[in-house]
Amino acid sequence: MSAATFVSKDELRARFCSALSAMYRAEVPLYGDLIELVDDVNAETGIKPEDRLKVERHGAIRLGKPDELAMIARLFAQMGMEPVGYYDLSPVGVPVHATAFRPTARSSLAYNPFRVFTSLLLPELLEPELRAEVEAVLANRDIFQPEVRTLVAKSESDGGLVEADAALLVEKALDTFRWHDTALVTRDVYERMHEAHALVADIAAFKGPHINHLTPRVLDIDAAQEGMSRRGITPKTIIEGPPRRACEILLRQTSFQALTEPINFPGGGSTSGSHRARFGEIEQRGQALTRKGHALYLELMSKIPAAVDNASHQKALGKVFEAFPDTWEEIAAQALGYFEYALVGAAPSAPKALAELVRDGVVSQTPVTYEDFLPASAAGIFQSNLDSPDSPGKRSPSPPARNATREKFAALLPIKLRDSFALHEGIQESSIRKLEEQLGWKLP
Ligand code: OOG
Ligand code: NI
Repeated sequence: MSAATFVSKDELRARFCSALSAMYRAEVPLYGDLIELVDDVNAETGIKPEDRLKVERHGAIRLGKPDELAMIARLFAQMGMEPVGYYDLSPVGVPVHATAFRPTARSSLAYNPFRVFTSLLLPELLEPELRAEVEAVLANRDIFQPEVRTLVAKSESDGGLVEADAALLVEKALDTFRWHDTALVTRDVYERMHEAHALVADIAAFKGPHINHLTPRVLDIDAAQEGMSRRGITPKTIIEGPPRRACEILLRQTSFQALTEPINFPGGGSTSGSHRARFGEIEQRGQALTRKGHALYLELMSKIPAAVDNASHQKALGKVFEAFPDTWEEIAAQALGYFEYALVGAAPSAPKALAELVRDGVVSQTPVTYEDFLPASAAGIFQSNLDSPDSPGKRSPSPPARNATREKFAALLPIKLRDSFALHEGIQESSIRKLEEQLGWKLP
């Protein structure tokens, strides 16, 4: 079979993303309302929308056991997505650790940027009795259709899939992400899981890891946050991440609160109940920061008091972030963010500093977009969708101890876990190498 007859991995990802989006809109009509709002906000900004603006940027699933993570990694690899970054949510009371499967090549991100924030339950944080129960339920479930395993193996050995197989893989893989309104466990077991942590019930009480949100890109997240309430969509209290700035950095996110949905339980007794898991989110991305820039970001975030409402939270952020330079020139001078450089004018024959070339208009300097996630923001998104809506003050109890590590997580993956800084830095580095080639001399 020649590669030319295979559907490309990028195309497979694009088709999967589009199928998932259609399924989720049908399952969660409020998500369709959010998309309409995003379209309106994006149109109002007057910024010329790129072709790919309408494509969802990310989704999220929560897995129960290492086998599921290994298989999902193999499935996503066939769609051109690799695990990037490690997020340990356990220190903030969310009993999971996570990675994001995403395209890494520039051309692949441009073709279709879809990524999946994928968490894995940390059963070692549960009481021994419940842990045994949870693990027994998980051991007995298979979240993949048999065709998914066959087609992934085929794609791995042949190097791709032909049209008919690709279509079948998209169809069968979609099933893993579907909502199940009947729990896998009795009400009694569900309640015990839920009592330990709402996330435990969400992960272990169902047949599969329903997609819990999808996230389009919005060009003005502040306008979208306000727009939600006006359209009867209940937003989470605050926009996560850095404040609005002239030079946007990292990632800002907000979501609508997870819906309370009816579910059924198998077995006798009272068989109907409700479950909160599914929501809709929006994101706005800015520049990827260097380790130094990221450390400054974390330091400033640590000075922000617990948020009461979004307006005062954004005000507090704005004040504290006055300490983070807000011109590209200064961000570059202090090496806080990554940039991509390109020769756009006549190259001088004698070596000159990069900053000078940029100032002279000989070289363009474009911020590299941050393609990953933020642990504290992710925790905020998790938490806002786990508390029961009628008792917003009630937080799920914190797990007793830390047990998660990047190494343990990476060892469960059949594919190398990649580093977010290294990937963003690589874009800057390769642009500089190319620039030096064109200049014919090394930058001093
Ligand atoms: C994942 C929450 C994290 C994000 O955008 O930071 C996330 C989840 O709720 O399963 O998606
Ligand atoms: Ni998300």
